[in-house]
Amino acid sequence: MTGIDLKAISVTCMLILGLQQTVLAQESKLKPSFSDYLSSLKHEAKENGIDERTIESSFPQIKLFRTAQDSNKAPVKAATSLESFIPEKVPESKVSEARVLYQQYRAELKTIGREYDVQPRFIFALWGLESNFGADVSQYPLLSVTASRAFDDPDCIKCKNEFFATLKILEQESLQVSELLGSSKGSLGQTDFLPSHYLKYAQDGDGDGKKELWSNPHDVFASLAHYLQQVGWKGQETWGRQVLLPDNFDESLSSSAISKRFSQWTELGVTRYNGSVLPKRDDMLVSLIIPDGAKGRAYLIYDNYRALIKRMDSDYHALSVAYLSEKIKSSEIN
Ligand SMILES: [Ca+2]
Repeated sequence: MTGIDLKAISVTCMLILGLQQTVLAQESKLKPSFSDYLSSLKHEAKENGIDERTIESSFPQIKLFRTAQDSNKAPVKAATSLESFIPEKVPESKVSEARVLYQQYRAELKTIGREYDVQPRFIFALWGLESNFGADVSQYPLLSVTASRAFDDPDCIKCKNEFFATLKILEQESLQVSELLGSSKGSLGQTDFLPSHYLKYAQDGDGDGKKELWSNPHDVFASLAHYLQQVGWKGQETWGRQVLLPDNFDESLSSSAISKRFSQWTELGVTRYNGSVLPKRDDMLVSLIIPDGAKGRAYLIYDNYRALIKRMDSDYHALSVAYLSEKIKSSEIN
């Protein structure tokens, strides 16, 4: 390499470094410090109806929180198909544990199930997937997490509202800042509710005046049941069923936006998973989904599945809850 080449490279590097420094300087000018940001949040908290005493006692305890991955929230994208995801998410050991614990909580689940019109096995399966039956509850300082998430994304109005919701929980439940713990994603307790969902759906299941979603299974069951009830759960229906498709099935019919009666799916060659004819009832409109394409598993989904997916965000997670609920149901029958 010649001396001229080296000089040209050196000049280019200096230009790039100079540009980076300029950009960084502009960014630091635009973005306030965390403590300045908290000062502005204080004013907004007051405008959002948070009590002055809550603000003055909690704000000094808020620290900038850097995100860490929660071990119990494996990303869906790591899985290649439902064939591998479901056994990984709900292994036989989890099914066995679920069956033992379900018997332990059966009486409470039945009472709560009747109250909210949600079958107990779905409340229980949701608990199993959200927090591994209460064993996996993250312990990050929730007020710092939600404040930091709002700081990191100033355009995220929802993030800021979750911070205000966290302050409201603190106030409403008379908690200390150190007691209000959650995940690095800003959700909390064995229900994995966002703070705004806590305010909307949390219930006092055992009637002791507190909604302890971190430690009290009765409160957790009632809150999950209340959530499902509020998003449209139908206590007399199930979630859906796995089905078989005929060869050359028209994949364009697989969409949660397309609903047909069982008789119409039967005419298209769809059968129960065991090959027998679909239910005869014609009072329901159901959709067909094939999350892994026509060669993968196929499901007819009912309205309760639509309620479930609002909570679980992905077919993989919703189908894992459905799978565990089926395993609990089969143990109830046996
Ligand atoms: Ca309670």
